[in-house]
Amino acid sequence: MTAPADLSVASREEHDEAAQALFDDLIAKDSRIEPRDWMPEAYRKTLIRQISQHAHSEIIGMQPESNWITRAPSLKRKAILMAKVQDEAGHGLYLYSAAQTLGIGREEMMQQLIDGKARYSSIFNYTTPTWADMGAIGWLVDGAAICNQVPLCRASYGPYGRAMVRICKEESFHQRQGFEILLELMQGSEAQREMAQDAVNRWYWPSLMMFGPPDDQSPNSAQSMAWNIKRFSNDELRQRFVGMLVPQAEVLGVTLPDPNLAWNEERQAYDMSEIDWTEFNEVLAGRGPANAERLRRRREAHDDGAWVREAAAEYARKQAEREKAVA
Ligand code: BYC
Repeated sequence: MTAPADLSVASREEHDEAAQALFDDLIAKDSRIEPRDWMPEAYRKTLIRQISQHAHSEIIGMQPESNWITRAPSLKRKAILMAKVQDEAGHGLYLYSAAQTLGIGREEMMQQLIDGKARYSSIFNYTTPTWADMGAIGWLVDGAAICNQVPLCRASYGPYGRAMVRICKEESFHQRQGFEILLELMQGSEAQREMAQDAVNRWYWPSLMMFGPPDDQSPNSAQSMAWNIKRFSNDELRQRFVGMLVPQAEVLGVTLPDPNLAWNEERQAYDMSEIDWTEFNEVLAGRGPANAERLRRRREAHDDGAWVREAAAEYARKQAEREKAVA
């Protein structure tokens, strides 16, 4: 319901009011908003913010694991890891496409990332010194991603929700492959068990930070939930995630590094220690262990790919010329 360009100011206001009422009704009915539908500017901006950040996370998220492709301990592990990293690239592409339906160009989003002006998930600013980190990333990082993203399959914006369905299916495979790496290590030698536990110790807290700041410090949550973009608050999802991890940690035989983790019968939820939000804020401010390296590598990859973009643009120009000549 886009207003025709030649409407007077009064008619345009009337049109916008009717369009807003239709939008509110669709949200109230838990229906979907599609790209051609009228939407409030703030809704569009919120979606562009979240979807582009999510896309950037997928693309930057390829780095910590691709670091291990050449050093994977067997051909089978190498093939699985390559497939997983390729999946992340695919997720980035679905998400950039979903964001493009909201009127932002891919080049603009990419430039924001390269200029260091865009956010991406804090989790990818940690290093991966051992093979067990591949297990911990799959189990904890992809596990947290599933927890956060399954509800996003019902996000009110159609292209985002639909992209999430496919992404979640793939994340589910990623989580299992991580769990299986850790399980194998935990059934191995003392040194392998220590390596697995060390990786879990390093990734546990950052994976809890993935859900974002506590609810009382989350400026975007209330509006995003009112618009049916987010379905649960940051703390609700974090709590759900911990509840999921505890029985899985028992199967693995690893210890979750929180001495205060205990079931609270009254709350029907786990009590846990306070998260170190100073660390989270430092990472968000660009001062995490690998922020500089992640951006350096992304810029380098972008420069290395310049010839591909130029060749594609030239091919498109020639095609258009040919089509014009035929017409
Ligand atoms: N890292 O008001 P809040 C993956 C920012 S990909 C960095 O609660 P919101 C995977 C937040 O953006 C994982 N920044 O925000 C890929 C906001 O800043 P701005 C990515 C964070 O949007 C490869 C400010 O803090 N997943 O799983 O309501 C391999 C205040 O926060 C973080 C997604 O992107 C963070 N952790 O809620 C393996 C999922 N947390 O924008 C795995 C989609 C918060 O106002 N995104 N901030 O400057 C979401 O669900 C939501 O955007 C969030 C944050 C829950 C992340």
